[in-house]
Amino acid sequence: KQQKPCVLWFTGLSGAGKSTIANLVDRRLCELGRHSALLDGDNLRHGINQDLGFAPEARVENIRRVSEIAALFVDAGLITLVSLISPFRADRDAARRRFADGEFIEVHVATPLATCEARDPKGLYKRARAGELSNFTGIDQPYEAPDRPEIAIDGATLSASDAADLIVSYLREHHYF
Ligand code: GGZ
Repeated sequence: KQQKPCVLWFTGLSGAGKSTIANLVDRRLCELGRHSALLDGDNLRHGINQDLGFAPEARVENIRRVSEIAALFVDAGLITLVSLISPFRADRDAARRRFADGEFIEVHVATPLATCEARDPKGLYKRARAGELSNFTGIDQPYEAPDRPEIAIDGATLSASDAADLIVSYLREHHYF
């Protein structure tokens, strides 16, 4: 077989670089002739998940739905990239249990809050600090970092391109393709 389907589950703060890195990995896999698909939390929240907010219960449902969609993609044979803040350990562990051993690869994009807040590409941190947004991860809702992610990316020092290389190397070394 040309590839072993799996989920690359990117978790980290808003502005950590999850989607940027996931997009690069998606593109590299395509260039290598592999079949992948990207599920991005922010995009899904405009469509299938537009009924969901950011309270903890809504995040639980968001992550549940996305893991079910990811499972369909894995069944279809794709290397599936998921980019979701997924701040709660219990929710990520529930997503992991949805998959077979070795199918779920947790990628922690570990960028310090101060760095994310300084980037603030959409001005969301500024609004959260001003009290205009509530339940904002890292500000008035916690982010529970993974204890043992399969891959940890230092998002403050590693470029997105180097991070993507590292992830593609992981997939190759672990015989996903
Ligand atoms: C966190 C928020 C919030 C609050 C809006 N908290 O970085 P972005 O802007 O482009 O992507 C973030 C996205 C988070 O959605 P997820 O589906 O990834 O979250 S979770 O997995 O926790 O369900 C962010 C934006 O939505 N955003 N309000 N209050 N992020």
